[in-house]
Amino acid sequence: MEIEDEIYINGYKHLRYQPADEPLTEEIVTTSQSIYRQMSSRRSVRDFSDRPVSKQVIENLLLAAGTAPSGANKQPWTFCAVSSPEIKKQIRKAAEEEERKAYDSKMPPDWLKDLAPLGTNWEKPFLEIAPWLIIVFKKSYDLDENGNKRNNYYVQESTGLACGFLIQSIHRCGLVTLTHTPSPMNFLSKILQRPENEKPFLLLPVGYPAYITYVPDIHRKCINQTTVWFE
Ligand code: IYR
Repeated sequence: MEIEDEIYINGYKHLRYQPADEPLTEEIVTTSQSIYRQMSSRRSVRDFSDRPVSKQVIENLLLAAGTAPSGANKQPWTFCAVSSPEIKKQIRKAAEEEERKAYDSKMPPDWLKDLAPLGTNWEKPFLEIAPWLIIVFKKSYDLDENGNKRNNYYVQESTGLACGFLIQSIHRCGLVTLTHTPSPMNFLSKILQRPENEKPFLLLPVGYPAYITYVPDIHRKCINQTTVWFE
């Protein structure tokens, strides 16, 4: 039987999916172990070096992020990559204003208690020191060529997946990041002049870690706290 390289389903072209190399069963065990080992060394780092990172690297990381699956392949995200010191300064100033209010009066005591082991506070020097800030916007709809609204689907999930891909890509190339979520973060739309259909989702500073920095001694749950098996 001849295997077609492409077929049509409901009139739409489908290409044959062929994985690069069929892995051996034993290989998958060792590969999955090394992926886990590599991924588990990722930490959110809050102190950055000001050592530059090239635009080419950031572009590759964003290309990698954009390979995430998304609802109906709408790719409902915009990545704003900022290295301009003036814009970083504006972002830091506005974020710290919001964070100061949040830490001083908005976050309830339980929340502050949960954050205590992380050692965070309203000050966010990394917003100026890290060579790049990537601000991820989610798009609840797109505009077609006639200016009509076209809905996107699972926007939260899709954008979250793209951020996960981005975080892993940053880690895999030896750089660090953290997920910064100033609240509210409308100021990012203003500073970056984003259109009405884009809402800020996550801010990720990207760069090398500071030469000396510390991360909290916190641990990931073990597998039986997170997984239920049905065999
Ligand atoms: N957005 C604040 C507070 C904060 C909230 C959570 I949940 C964290 O895991 C860490 C921080 C900040 O960025 O400091």
